[in-house]
Amino acid sequence: MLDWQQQQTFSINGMTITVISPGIIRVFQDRGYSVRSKAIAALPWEKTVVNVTRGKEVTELRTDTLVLKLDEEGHVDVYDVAGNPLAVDYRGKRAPQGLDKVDQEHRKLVAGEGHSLGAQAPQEAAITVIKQLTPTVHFYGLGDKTGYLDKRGYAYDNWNVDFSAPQLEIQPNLYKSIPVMFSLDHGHPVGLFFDNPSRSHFDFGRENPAYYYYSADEGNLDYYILGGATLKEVVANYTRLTGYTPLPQKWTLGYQQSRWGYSRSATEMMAVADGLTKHKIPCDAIHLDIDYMDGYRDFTWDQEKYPEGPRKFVAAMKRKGYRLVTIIDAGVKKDEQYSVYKEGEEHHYFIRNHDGSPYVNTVWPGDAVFPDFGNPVVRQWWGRKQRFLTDLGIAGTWNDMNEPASFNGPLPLDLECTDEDTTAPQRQVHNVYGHNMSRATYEGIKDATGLRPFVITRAAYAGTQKYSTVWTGDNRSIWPHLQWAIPQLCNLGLSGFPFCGTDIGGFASDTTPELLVRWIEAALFSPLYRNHSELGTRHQEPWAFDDQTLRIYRQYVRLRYRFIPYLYDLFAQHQKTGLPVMRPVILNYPDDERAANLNDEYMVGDDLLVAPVVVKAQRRRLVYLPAGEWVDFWNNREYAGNQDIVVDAPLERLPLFVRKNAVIPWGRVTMHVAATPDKQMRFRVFGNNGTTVHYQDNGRDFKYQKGEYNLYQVTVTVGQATVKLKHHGYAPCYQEVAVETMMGVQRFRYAGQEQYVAVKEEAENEE
Ligand code: MIG
Repeated sequence: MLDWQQQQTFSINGMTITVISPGIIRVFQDRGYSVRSKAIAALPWEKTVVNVTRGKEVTELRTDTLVLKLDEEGHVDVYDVAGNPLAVDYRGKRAPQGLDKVDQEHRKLVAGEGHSLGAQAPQEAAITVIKQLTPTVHFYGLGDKTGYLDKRGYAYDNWNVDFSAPQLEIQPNLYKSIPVMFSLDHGHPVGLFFDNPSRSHFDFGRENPAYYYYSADEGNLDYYILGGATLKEVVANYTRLTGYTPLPQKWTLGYQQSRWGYSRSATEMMAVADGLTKHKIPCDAIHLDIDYMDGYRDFTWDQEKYPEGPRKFVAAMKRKGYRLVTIIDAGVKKDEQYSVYKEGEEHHYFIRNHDGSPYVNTVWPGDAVFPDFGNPVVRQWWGRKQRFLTDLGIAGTWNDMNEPASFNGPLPLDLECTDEDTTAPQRQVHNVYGHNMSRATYEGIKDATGLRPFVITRAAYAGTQKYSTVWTGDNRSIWPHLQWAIPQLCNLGLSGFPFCGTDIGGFASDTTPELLVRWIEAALFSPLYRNHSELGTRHQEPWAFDDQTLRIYRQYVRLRYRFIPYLYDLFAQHQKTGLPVMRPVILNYPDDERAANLNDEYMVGDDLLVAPVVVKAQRRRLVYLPAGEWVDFWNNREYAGNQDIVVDAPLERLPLFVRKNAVIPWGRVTMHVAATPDKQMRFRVFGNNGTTVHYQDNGRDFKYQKGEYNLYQVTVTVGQATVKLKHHGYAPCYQEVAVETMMGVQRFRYAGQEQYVAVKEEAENEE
């Protein structure tokens, strides 16, 4: 620790308080556990002026963003600089209210009938942080927990599980553990990030409306207080701490088609590709689920199902224009003839029983062992294994079953695992298993290809966004799961994961044409835009139903390609702002109570407001427009904000509004995201005065980090457009730019340096 960092570190009442920056303060108390953070790669230290006032009973620490009051009983009370309470310790003890106490005997009786009694955190946990709950506070974050946007009144567990029963709003835990929460009280925001991967619990007033609390089974007391003037600043501080999602390859924002079962033969895969081509559905990747493997062995390929071998198959798909993404499961088949098992066993790369033998459970391949991903050497080994896929030309790795899932009961809690340079029982590192697997995968692919890795993972911990995209796991083809897609993805976005998606159409159960259509509409701006379904369910390719379904589906996938440059701009901005792409309205309008628990609308960046129909048979809906002025995307009709409007939403209509005067880059509709640099770009202006900065690079590798990118400034003043290059680092800049205002199209030609000059208007021919 440097001198000045030392000066920002205070020892108070047995706790270490570290001021990382004005808006990030760490509260730490050693309880004898390892302190190697998985979430934080490097602390975002900033030289900070800290005013310390040591009073008789209370010590006060003050930065220009946060005020902490610490008393001798160990309370940590957090205020903003104006004196608004943000997170004040509750002075009483936990006292469950109205929750039924059930003895063991009755518990068994109820369980015998198949009912479970839900999450009951132990009354006495090793770590408890308990705060006063005011009637007006809202809670967000926690990743993709089920249920509604505002978590108030609910309780959740952080313990990664494979959960295949229908997810309900009362389900306390799913595949990911992202122990960050944001609270907002009358617009005053704060975040608390508990960097402890042990099993933990959040209760937002479910147990007692007087308090909310966090508790953990074990680990150190280790949390970060995140401050900021706005919810955006608080979220930005969280991302600064746990890391940004690196720019994805541009094609990953295209449509993707998947289904468990496609990969059981080369013929079936080809048929999917041909279906997409024939029905003119733009698509950038087709996914191969577990059936392509030889007996579910990772990094193998079934030669019988693919008689010409994987290399020719991948090449043939590439000629058709389709990239391939392959699934990799966490469980490695226990098979003495299988090289991955043999190598791993020889080098002790698998999680061990106490006698040192590899621990065996059952997953798809039968008996399986589990790579010890907490070991950096195992991560490197696993990373090198990615070359089997990248050498074949596979474009991405989809990591599944990495909670880890196991069919023969859960992994024993005390199995011996590696935690970097020490060991830890499984229970202490369980929640970072998927995180470490993703990290290994990311680093391996980056090494092998030099390209921006495309990794998808089901299990994750805080900070996994640095390595991987996530999806919300096994949802169902039911309307509630379409409804929850919005709050789930919005909360994931706030929790540091801008690149996320749901299985479009629903994974389990049979979809219906109406549900599928509403899902492809609602998910239009979901960064990961993938249709995926379960083996044995009704097919849900866009052409699996009637003409109308196909036509509407195609219309929206094509529209998606129009918005890819806008989405890509938001990913580029995320590198600096830490803000998500798809976001809850409350993030942009934190003072608007109407937005606080708005579950059926979302925003994309600051400019688009999406109000999908997520209710069966609904053909009109109420749309809440926040402050400002809004333009209906479909007919340019203008509305004042701060009001509810009723809009028609026949099956083919996604209610979509654009912030007045927004300037939106408007991409080309192509069957696949172009591999060659775009020579032209069009901007649509929803008003007559507006400006935007648009980002361009090669969409593939890391050269942008060395300045190989372009920034275009497009400005419209009283209907007159100007275009210039603000930064020119990527040689092939656009040769032609068109700016379309509501009054007409103005065209520009690149004139060298940073200049674009207007060319005479001609009759408009949209490509
Ligand atoms: O338990 O590989 O969530 O997307 O299709 C099933 C088969 C295992 C679970 C994943 C799902 C995938 C499926 N997998």
